[in-house]
Amino acid sequence: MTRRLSNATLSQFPSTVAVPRYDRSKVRTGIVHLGIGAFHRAHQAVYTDDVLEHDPSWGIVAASLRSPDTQDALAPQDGLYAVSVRSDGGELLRIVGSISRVILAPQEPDELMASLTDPKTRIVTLTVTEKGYCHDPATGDLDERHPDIIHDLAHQYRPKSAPGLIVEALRRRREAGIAPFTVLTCDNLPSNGRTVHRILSRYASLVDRDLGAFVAGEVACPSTMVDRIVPATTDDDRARIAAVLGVRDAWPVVTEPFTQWVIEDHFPQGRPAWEKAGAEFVTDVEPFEQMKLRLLNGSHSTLAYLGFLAGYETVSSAMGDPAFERLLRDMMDLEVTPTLHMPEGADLHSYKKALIERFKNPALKHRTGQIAMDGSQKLPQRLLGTIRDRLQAGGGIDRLALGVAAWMRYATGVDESGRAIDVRDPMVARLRSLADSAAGEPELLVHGLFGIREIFGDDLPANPAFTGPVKSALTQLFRDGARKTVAHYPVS
Ligand code: CS2
Repeated sequence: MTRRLSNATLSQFPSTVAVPRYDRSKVRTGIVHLGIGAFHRAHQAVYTDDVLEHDPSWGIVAASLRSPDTQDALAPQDGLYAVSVRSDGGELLRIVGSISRVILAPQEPDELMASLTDPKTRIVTLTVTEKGYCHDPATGDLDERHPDIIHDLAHQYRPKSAPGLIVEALRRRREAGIAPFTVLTCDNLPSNGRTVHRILSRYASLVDRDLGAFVAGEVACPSTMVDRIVPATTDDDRARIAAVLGVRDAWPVVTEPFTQWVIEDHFPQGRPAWEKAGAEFVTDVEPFEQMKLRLLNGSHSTLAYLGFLAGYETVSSAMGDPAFERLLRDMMDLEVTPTLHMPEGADLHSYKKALIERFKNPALKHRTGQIAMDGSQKLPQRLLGTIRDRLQAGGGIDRLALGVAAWMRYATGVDESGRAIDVRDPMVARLRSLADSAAGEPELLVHGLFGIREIFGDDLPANPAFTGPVKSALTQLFRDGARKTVAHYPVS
């Protein structure tokens, strides 16, 4: 099939395929998005697609900060792509039209800067993943020794990092008398708005003290909780979707029926009426954010490392093992829930029940190896914050410690059959060298990894109530393997 999805093919789809109900030629850009991955296209771009018929001034120009793939795929498609919502009950397809253009930042820096400094751009959204903020995951502060930050401070007008791009655009807007845009991070960081505000303010102050004060005082960075499971698209997905559409879509996204977006309502330059598409606007996002990071992402990472080691390729196959399901339920109920402080009316019981069902969705092939990526950036907010709160309250952490130990076992780069693991992590070289010096000795490995203070801070490695359970879980993983460990966990 050679015909490609594009504006010209929009009127030809079967009635079961939803298409934009607004006139795309009338849409203007109000949002610039940095980091156009599958998650953005299955989440914020869909909410925005839903509101464009009420207000066409919120179209999206999206930028890839590194890879040309998305631009290559979407440019010939006029920015259009299919979202496939999959569950046991089948598949629902819709075509999303909210992205009008994709910019490849390294090759089109002037185009990107022009979009960022356009007075009509009132919001800059981001999904650049945890590592894209160039920060220290343990403290949430800007990592001033990060190579991209060093580069950007030396080439202030040609930045490549997300903080560098945003601050340079804010500087130019300020100089031209254009109000700053609102920065809306949609990544899984703790207190994400506040964290980004701190990172941007610090970076700006290194450029110029005055600019630092301006960013700190004038730039709004509302916090958000974003949630939708979006596995990487496969060739099978592409073939199946093309067969229904009757045209080829090189870049569809596949996701689950569930979607949630909770946003702090602080947009000095206005915002789309995303509530019309189901987003929830609240004054304090943090309880929701913590609930999601600790219950969903904490379980996800635990499941990813243990599942991968046990030979389960996908989340749903790991969840098919009753011992894994029990471990997760107990972790959520006994060790995570007591650390959460939800507002009145929030129903944690239903949330957790739904989570288990979402993880079991057999139609989603969510690879454990995909979630395992970038563990050094994810562990602090997914497991270690929960552990700190538990220790402070004198509670047990056996299952959370098993999650941490599973990451350590995975980070050695060798699986249980002696095969190499493709560990993808910005700290991979350091992890590998610590694993090499430990030579399979759990005690040495734990000791070496605890020395990474960007992950563990100074407090946890000094606390035997933390180090003890992690050491014993890791010893068990090395001795018995993941499947057996989970089946009999915790031993006492
Ligand atoms: C996952 C998340 O890849 C990962 O680390 O835990 O992407 C997860 O699927 C989303 O946060 C769900 O909202």
